[in-house]
Amino acid sequence: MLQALIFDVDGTLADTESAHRAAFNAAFAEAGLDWHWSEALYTRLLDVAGGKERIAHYWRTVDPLHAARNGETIARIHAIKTRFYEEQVSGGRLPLRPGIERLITEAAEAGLPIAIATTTTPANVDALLRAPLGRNWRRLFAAVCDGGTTQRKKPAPDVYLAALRGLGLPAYACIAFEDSENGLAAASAAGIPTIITPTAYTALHSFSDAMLVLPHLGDPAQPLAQRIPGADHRWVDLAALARWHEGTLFEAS
Ligand code: XBP
Ligand code: MG
Repeated sequence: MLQALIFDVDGTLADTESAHRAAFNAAFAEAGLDWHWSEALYTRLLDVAGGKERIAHYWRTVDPLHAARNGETIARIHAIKTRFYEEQVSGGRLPLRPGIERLITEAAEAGLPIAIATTTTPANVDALLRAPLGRNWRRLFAAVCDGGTTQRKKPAPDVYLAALRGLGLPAYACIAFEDSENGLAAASAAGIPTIITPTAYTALHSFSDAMLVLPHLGDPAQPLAQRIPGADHRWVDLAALARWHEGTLFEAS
């Protein structure tokens, strides 16, 4: 029986990576670096989870000689980037993706626990969710596991294993929601059936291990273009999730 939902943040709760990319570029300019991450370059750099890790990876490719001893500089650039990102998304300027707010409400009304498992910086989650879900948004989640929770980032399963510990549930009792190949790899490695809603940045990723891949989760006001087998509506609700989850358990047994 389905006992909890676990949500990724960037790309899943909201389509945030354009805001992240703009924040990185603004931070590079403020730090006096002549770096600029285009959409095409950033799409490739997203293979590296974690903003600091992404900067370090890029620096090693463009300036291997000086990149080695710049942990402090990277942390300083990333702190500037986080400030720019918070400015961009706070106050509800970046909407949640279709179906997210509705599913969070449905889960709360049904007493179904939900959790967050993200690679991103804790401050980013608060900046994104404070307006749409209220300043006490953390109370809606049985566990919030973020970039500060575990050392290893996705595709390692660590942050999902932390969420399962926070929920006190086995992996097979949950469904994870992700947008990327790294995220699917992390949730799958933790043993969690996963539904994927890609964004433009992850549209070309491979999702062969996913339970289901959908353009988004849909809403009555923004239904999916196609009917989904097993769903009563053209949007994903708890009844459909429970049916699909039973189907997965049947395959697994
Ligand atoms: C996506 C990430 C994050 C963001 C940038 O996280 O990999 O690194 O791209 O945020 P998610 P930071 O697991 O939510 O998809 O700069 O704070 O890392
Ligand atoms: Mg993501």
